[in-house]
Amino acid sequence: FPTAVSVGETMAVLLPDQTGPLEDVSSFHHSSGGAEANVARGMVALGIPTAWVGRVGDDGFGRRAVRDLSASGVDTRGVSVDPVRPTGLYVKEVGPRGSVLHYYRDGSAGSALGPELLDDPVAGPLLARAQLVHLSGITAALSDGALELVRALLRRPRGERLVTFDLNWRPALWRRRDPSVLRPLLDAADIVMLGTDEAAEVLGTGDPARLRALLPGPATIVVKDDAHQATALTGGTAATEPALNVEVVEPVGAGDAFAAGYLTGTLRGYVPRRCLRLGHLAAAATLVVPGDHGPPPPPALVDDLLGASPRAWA
Ligand code: KDG
Repeated sequence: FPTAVSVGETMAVLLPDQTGPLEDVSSFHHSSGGAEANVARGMVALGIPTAWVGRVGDDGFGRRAVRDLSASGVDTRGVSVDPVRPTGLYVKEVGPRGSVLHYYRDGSAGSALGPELLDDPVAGPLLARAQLVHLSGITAALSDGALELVRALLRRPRGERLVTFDLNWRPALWRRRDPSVLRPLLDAADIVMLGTDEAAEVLGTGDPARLRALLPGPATIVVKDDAHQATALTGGTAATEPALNVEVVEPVGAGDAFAAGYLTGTLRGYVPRRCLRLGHLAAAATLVVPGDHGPPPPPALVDDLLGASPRAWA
């Protein structure tokens, strides 16, 4: 059984071969993405046996996404194929002020996820036996059923298994839904990851101390201050680690890579500062490529880089 399971929607990604408005783009590169699937890939790349559980359509985009995940070593046994609904798609538009994601996912196979997944003969046991289940706010926005699934996965005796939750605020997905459902979801998780800007939009503050007061439930809250630093609040202590200063090619996916690094460190029993550093290293590898996931640094190099920090880790 895999150590970790990440649950959510994977999508086909169309990456334009040039920057600028979509109407001027003549060719696209086809790949696959989806935040939770990206986290699964990132964790596998760092050595953690991980499954991705979700639904795809019975179509080429779905087959390609599952094939990409399997080829990266992600356990895809728990993926279900929806006979009717299509695999979701997103198109990236890269402009002077950054990337915009255009979603084509209304009524997608991924949005048909629901709490019955827990009784699925393959996905159910994967979820029940995982040490860590990773979720994100994106899934909560997909449909009523997907929100119920997230709630069901968060409803467990504390300490039974780690449930981790990345806020992943995507305003475009919440236009017809009420984002106030997010706060209790965050509060029910064991490890929460969020950025200061998205936290300010959803919870009214990006300040780590105020977030801690707003979310007393999670054992750990990781607050990412954009490209500057990340802080892990665990119990009454805070550890902060600066981000790595790289030449950013395209930022989408870096948050997922960070999550993969942080969670890998957690499963390995690293102290919070070292978990943060592994998150930053993984994020840096994704920041320097145009797609959702960068080639992971080889494990031996990761160990050397983690050890290369001038800070003394306990
Ligand atoms: O974090 C990367 C994701 O934003 C991208 O893969 C698309 O899952 C996606 C989403 O919902 O934005």
